[in-house]
Parts: sequence; structure tokens; C-alpha cells
Amino acid sequence: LEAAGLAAFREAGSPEAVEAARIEYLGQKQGKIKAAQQRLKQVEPSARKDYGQRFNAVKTALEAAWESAKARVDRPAAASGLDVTLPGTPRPRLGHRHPLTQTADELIDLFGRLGFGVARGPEVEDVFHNFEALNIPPAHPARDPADNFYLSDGALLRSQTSTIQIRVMERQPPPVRIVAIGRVYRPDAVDPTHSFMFHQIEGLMVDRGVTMAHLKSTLRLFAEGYLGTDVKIRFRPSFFPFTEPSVEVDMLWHGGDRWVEMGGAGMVDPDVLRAVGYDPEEVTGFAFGLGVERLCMRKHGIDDIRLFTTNDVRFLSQF
Ligand code: FA5
Repeated sequence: LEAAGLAAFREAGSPEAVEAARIEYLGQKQGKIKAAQQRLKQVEPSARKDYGQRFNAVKTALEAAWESAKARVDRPAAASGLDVTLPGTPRPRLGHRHPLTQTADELIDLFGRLGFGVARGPEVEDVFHNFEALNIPPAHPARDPADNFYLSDGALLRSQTSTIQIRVMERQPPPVRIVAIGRVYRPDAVDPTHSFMFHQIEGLMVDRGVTMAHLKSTLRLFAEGYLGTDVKIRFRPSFFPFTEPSVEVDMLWHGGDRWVEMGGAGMVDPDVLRAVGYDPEEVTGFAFGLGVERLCMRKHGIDDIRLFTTNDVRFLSQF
């Protein structure tokens, strides 16, 4: 009885089969255990004690077999091969956009609200767009092989986004009002505010009657919009071959104890306008080129430009 009952519970593969085995062995009316109990009365009085002990052991074993068979078939997931007692799979951690990508989007959005559209240009440039068209003659020190990443004769990794000014003006007549963001490359010595690859945001506005006052107020509005109204910026007279007059723009660094250069700017040189077929008697323009990493660093209190490219998740996950 015991062996047959244990086998019946062990082999029962569904709740119905387990119930059938229960009725057959443990059923109150016709169950085999019940029948075995009733046979106790017919046993010789001298053997009753042994019979009773054996009966109890078999009954306990079959009840236990029933409990475990029930637990086995009651788990709905058991049929699908899913073990619900295993620890769950951790929720995948979502990634997000790199802080510089977020910064680029914010800058484009901000300049968009000031009326600037978006332009693009290639990272591998020709000498004409990187230098020539920007009034940088062949003997100019800015063309020095030690200061640029030349790829082959006539091609280099662009050293400034000002190349895009030229490409935009070549394509369309005035008025122009665009910004362009992209990577630029220079073999500069690396330090907390310099890298050999960084991003610039270039701006160009050409129309009738554009003046230096427009340039300065645009850059002020931008700086206050991006860095906050308490930001301090200053303009210093400077020189670029493609603007006249030219300025450099500094921002007071976080900590407030030093100025860091944010970008260069100026009124587009009449020669540059003429070279793309614009009439400098009719239209004037301003242009600027700002360092994107430095803007992001100033806004978020980041101390070292190298953090953008070392892929430390402790840094990246803060954005
Ligand atoms: C220029 O590149 C000019 N093309 C800017 C310009 C545009 C002037 C339009 C006039 C009209 P400059 O070399 O100063 O200028 O670089 C501009 C900005 O890029 C700097 O102020 C700085 O914020 C950033 N920058 C320059 N070099 C590095 C570097 N190695 N690492 C990180 N940022 C840099």
C-alpha cells in the first residue's frame, strides 16, 4: 500500500491526477487508508500494537507525499519551465545622452530662440575652407604643420568651425543667421581647459545694418540664457584674420577667481564677404566661435576637460 501510494503521488502530473490519487488513498469514505484503518478491528489483539504503528507511519508518509505533489502541480509556472524560486533578473539600467550631446542640444535650442537656424560642415576639411577663404594666407603661422592635423596634401582635420561660415555663405545669398556645432582638432598640450579634440559652436549673422552692438548683445543674451543672469562676461580687443574688429570673450570661472576664454568673435572682414560674392557695401555681419566644453564646464562646475572623454560612469551618471 505504501509503495503504491507514494508512486501514485509521485507520478501525478496535474492537479486532477493528484486529487484522484488523494481520493484513492486518503479519501474519507472509500480511501485505501480508511480501509486499512477499518481492518485494525480484525487484527489479533496481540498484533494490534505493531499494526497500529505501521498504519500511522504509512498514513503520515502518504499525507506528506500528497502535500508535496500538490505543491508541485499547483505552481502554474512549473509547466512553463520557469522557476519562480530563482532571484529575479535585475531591471536593466538605462543609459542616457553624453553631457556634451545634451549641451549641444541646449545651445542649439537657445540660439534657436534668438532666431538662429542650424548649419553643418565636414570634419575633414580642405585648406581653402579652413584657411584661404578665412583670409589666412599660406605663410601664416596658423597653418603651421605643428599646429594642425594634416591628413594629406590639401586636407586636414578642421581646426575651427569658422569653415562652416564660408560653406554657408557659398551656398546662399544674405541674409544669414545660423549656428553650427562640431568637433575641431588641434595638437594643443592637454590641461584642465585644453584638449586636442573639442567642440565649438560657430555663429554667423549677415544682413543689412548688422553692427558690433548686435554681436555684443547677442553674446550677452546667450551667456545669461545659458549660464544664468548672474554670469560675468567681458570683451577684450583681439585679432582674427577673418574679422575686423575682433574681440575675445571671457567668462568669470566658477569659483569666481579667474577669467577663462569662452570664444572669439568679430565683424566679418569685408574681404571674406567679397570672396563669397557678398557685397560689403550692402550687408555687414558678425561671427563668433565659442568653446562648447568650457561652456558646459562653467555651467556645471566641472574642473577638468578630460572628464568628457575618460568615460568614468561616476562622472557621466551625474548628467
Ligand atoms: C577660433 O577658433 C576662432 N575661429 C573663433 C572666431 C569665430 C573668431 C568667428 C571670430 C569669428 P580660438 O582659437 O580663440 O578662436 O578658439 C575659440 C574658443 O575655442 C576658445 O575661446 C576656447 O573656448 C575654445 N578652445 C580653443 N582651444 C581649445 C582647446 N585646445 N581645448 C578646448 N577648448 C579650446
